[in-house]
Amino acid sequence: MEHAKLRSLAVTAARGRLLAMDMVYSAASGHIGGSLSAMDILTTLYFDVMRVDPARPRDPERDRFVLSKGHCTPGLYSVLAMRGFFPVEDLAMFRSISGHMSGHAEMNLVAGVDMSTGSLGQGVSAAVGMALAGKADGKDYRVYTLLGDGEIEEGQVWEAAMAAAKYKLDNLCAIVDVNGLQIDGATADVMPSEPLDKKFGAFNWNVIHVDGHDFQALEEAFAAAAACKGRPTVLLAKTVKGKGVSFMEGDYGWHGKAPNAEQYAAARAELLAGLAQRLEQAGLDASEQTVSAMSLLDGKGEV
Ligand SMILES: Cc1ncc(C[n+]2csc(CCOP(=O)(O)OP(=O)(O)O)c2C)c(N)n1
Ligand SMILES: [Mg+2]
Repeated sequence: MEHAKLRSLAVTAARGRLLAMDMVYSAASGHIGGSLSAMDILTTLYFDVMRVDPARPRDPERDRFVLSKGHCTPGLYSVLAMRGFFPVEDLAMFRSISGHMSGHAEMNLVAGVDMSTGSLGQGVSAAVGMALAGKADGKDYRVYTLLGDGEIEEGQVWEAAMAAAKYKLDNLCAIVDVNGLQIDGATADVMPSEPLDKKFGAFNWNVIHVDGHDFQALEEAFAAAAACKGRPTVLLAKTVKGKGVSFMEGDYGWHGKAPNAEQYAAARAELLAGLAQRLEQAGLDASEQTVSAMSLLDGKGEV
């Protein structure tokens, strides 16, 4: 990957983390941990890998994305807004009763969302259907779906995995956000799912291990998935839940909880510093004014 592209993805993901935090704080609810762990994956998909046009969100030729772990809308909506599907300011309506930025992914309300999700285990089945339809229609679009490592404890995921292999859906790429945590503890304690590579391998999938916070490695893994013929691919992306905010990292307590004012201030300071550093590395203006203008809320938590 070119140096400039790498730097630009890093800036985008850093801003996405800040926006996701602002959304959850302003709504006083939402799923921050899994949004932060998935941010680099979502950024790579929408800014590097997927064939999408924000001006034509329903283009039949577009690549599709299904957020099977549908609770991580602070992550997905931030990336869709930055990509230009709707104004960044709309994110301030997250989870508001009068707004359209629903807490779980909603295809009828939010531009760029390809499938409504939230009931874990179901999105991947929809993605299998989309990939099968693409084959039947002779289209060359690809279908991506992001699952959580807690989500794959749902039996329906494995029915979908079986069907994808049967129909040789090489136009389907699943990504598992392997952050090791789900809603109330470590996946290893709640319902151990490892070894994931052997499980997906036994279901006749092409399996790729990747660092879910390494843009270069992610780009290469997505390219390898596209090059694999005759079977679907799964990327087992190793991530850190809460990535980017030190006191949230690796703590399942931040799965679906909003920070209080003090915690928000600390998180915001870390995320602003991270964004400034990445802007600087990209040779861009990293002044305090520019950096805070890239967030949704001001220092007092107001829009
Ligand atoms: C069918 C179903 N059961 C339970 C839930 C409640 N729930 C929401 S998120 C979650 C944990 C998901 O963990 P994981 O898939 O690892 O997500 P991540 O760590 O990426 O946030 C649970 C149990 C749900 N949304 N759907
Ligand atoms: Mg998880």
